[in-house]
Amino acid sequence: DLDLKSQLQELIPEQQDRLKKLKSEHGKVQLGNINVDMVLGGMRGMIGMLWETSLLDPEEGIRFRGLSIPECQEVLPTAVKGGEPLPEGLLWLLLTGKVPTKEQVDALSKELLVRSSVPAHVYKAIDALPVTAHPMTQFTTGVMALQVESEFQKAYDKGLPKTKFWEPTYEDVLNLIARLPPVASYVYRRIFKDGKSIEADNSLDYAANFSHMLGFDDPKMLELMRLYITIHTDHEGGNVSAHTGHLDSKSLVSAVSFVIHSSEYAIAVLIVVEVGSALSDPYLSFAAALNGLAGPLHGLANQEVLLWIKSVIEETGSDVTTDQLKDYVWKTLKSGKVVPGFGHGVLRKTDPRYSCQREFALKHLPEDPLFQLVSKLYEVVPPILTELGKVKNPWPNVDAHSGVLLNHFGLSEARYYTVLFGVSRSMGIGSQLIWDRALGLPLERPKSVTMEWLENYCKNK
Ligand code: CMX
Repeated sequence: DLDLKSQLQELIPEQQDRLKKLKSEHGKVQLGNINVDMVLGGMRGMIGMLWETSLLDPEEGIRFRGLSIPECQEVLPTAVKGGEPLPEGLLWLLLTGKVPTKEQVDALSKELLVRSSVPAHVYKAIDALPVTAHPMTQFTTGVMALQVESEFQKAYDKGLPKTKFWEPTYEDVLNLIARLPPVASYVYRRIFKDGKSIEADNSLDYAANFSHMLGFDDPKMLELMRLYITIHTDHEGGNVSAHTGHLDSKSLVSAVSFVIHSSEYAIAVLIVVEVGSALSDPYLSFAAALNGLAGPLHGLANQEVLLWIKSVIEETGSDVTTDQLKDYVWKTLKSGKVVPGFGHGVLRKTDPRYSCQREFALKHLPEDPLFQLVSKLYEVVPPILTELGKVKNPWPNVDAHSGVLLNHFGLSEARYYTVLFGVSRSMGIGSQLIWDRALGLPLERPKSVTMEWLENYCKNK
């Protein structure tokens, strides 16, 4: 069957039963102990939520529905023989847990294309911002403006029963994913290419079309974009963007108001929801997730890495020696900054998302000087971070590599990079959101305590 929604229709009752059984048979099984360090340390290592689409192993890295990145590269349908996976295939995998056929992926590409038209007010909302606003601010504004078309919100207002919540969520998620490339490329062209937009090419797949609308048609860049969108989709549930999307989707929103004014027009998108009465729809949840992604310790690190690499070259010239590089790393650390692209909250080895990008570079751009610099950093940075004695993971993460690949093909505007991450992340967060609704997962509400509470508790232990 080529229809993704009908596949889900079949799968959902099975998974609902599975969850019910898990609850009734094992609800009281202990999962570990919480200590004070965990409470003070950002809940590291505390198992605290259900996230079906992917699972992260500290040593091995991410698995999407049980498949590692090299396995996905092996089994997911591609546009080019032996090439990179099509992100539509990964979306299918995340949603259903099954590897799709090429026909199913092609059908999904077409479905996304049909859903991709963006209402004019979205562009006006973006235009109301100064062109100097950060690309992530412009992008998130576009997402918020898309929200006025939410099917979930309309259905909810009409009194849709809980058991059917997943259906308008599915519509919203697929519409959102479909509409992000035109919105994101509009932001890029507005800021960096004098606002000259490029029409979509309906013969292309999702990632290739996105690259085309940005203005990059080199077949290797299309392959890079397919890989890029595939690997940034999902990284289990506890990272800032995924968790924010998940949390918001289940939270009761008191009032969200969003007003933009410019000299020519005023656009007001007012979403006022009575306290305790509503679930945030996928657009609201995803916009919240994007705001988390825009932080420098998370998604913005890809921007920071390229800017940092360029600052190394500016200071030392393009023939950087190993010693100069070491000095620059130390200088960064001594000035109180982090070395962007290295370290991770969960991973304890080199990120496989880094490794597959390195493979891509070795295959397509081995001579690129910035790639060679990134390779040199792989040797220089980990021993220095280890020497600091406090860094739990000295190895590079996904963001250490992506910038130099994009830069190679002409997408050199680092400030834009986190938007690409955001487009991709819609697939992971959106897929889990559909399952949140299908499984009827409850509102998240962990317990917090004060220092006084902890002190008293520990005294009495
Ligand atoms: N450079 C300098 N110091 C680092 C470091 C790095 N790359 N990575 C960790 N540290 C420091 C931490 O700042 C912390 O110092 P303090 O105790 O003085 O506060 C100490 O080492 C221990 O941190 P940790 O437990 O190893 O790592 P955390 O879980 O606290 O943080 C992360 C993880 C990613 C925020 C951190 O490694 C970092 O800041 N890296 C650089 C930014 C980056 O690349 N972020 C992207 C991550 C991937 C993504 O989400 O996109």
